[in-house]
Amino acid sequence: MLQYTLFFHSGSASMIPHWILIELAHVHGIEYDTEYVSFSAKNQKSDQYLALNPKGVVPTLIVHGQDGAKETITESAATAMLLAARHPEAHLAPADVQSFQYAKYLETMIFLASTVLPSMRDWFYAEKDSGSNDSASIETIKTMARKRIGAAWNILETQLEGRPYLVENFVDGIPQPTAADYTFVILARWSRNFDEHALKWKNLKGLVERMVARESWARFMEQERLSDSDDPTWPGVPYVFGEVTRR
Ligand SMILES: N[C@@H](CCC(=O)N[C@@H](CS)C(=O)NCC(=O)O)C(=O)O
Repeated sequence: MLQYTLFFHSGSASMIPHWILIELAHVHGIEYDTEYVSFSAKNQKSDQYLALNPKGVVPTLIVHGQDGAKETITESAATAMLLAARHPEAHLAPADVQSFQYAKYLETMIFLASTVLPSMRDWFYAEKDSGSNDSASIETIKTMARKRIGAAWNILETQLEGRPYLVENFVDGIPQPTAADYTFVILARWSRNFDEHALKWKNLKGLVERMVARESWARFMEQERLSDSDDPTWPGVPYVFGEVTRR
């Protein structure tokens, strides 16, 4: 039975729930489908899409319930946490919500969502969101965004010291990644053209390497039609595709 529909655009914030859905489908058999939102056709601002998500951005996740009931969820970090909560068998969050580990998981997700994600938006959308074409002002916005991201990488580098994943999450004595690690890797990938490229931080690089070694990463790149061949430092095999028609 169809459980989710994800409205996504390649390479964007919808990567966060998309990768998690692929992991859940592959390892745990959940069923989902996707709808591509073309930015070049401005589909994210169409009346039809705005009726679904008045923010006019991706991701939008539809949760299908019984008897045709549906709920619409937006905000990439919220969709990641929702999927983790709805599929405890995947151990994408510490099981005990009363534990210190769960508290750390909440803190890490909120830090990524409230500090790193908006700074990424500021960098990528400095011109569009400010409406300014003054290059000095744009540069100031972008510099501030990159400095915030670099400061966040310092925090996460320390958090990772001596452990494989951002949050302690043992299952039968084996550490497991949480939704925070999936979210982080997408943010790290977006930093690849910055001076503050996350791979320059030793522990962050180790985390990225562990996460992209998951089988779901290759499937995810395939589904997003993305290639990392523009970044030779990114670990793993560069994915090179033929003509990309879905835009
Ligand atoms: N806070 C939102 C931000 C989403 C967001 O800004 N998405 C961008 C892509 S990364 C988007 O849809 N941009 C299209 C636009 O702004 O027109 C989230 O994390 O889901």
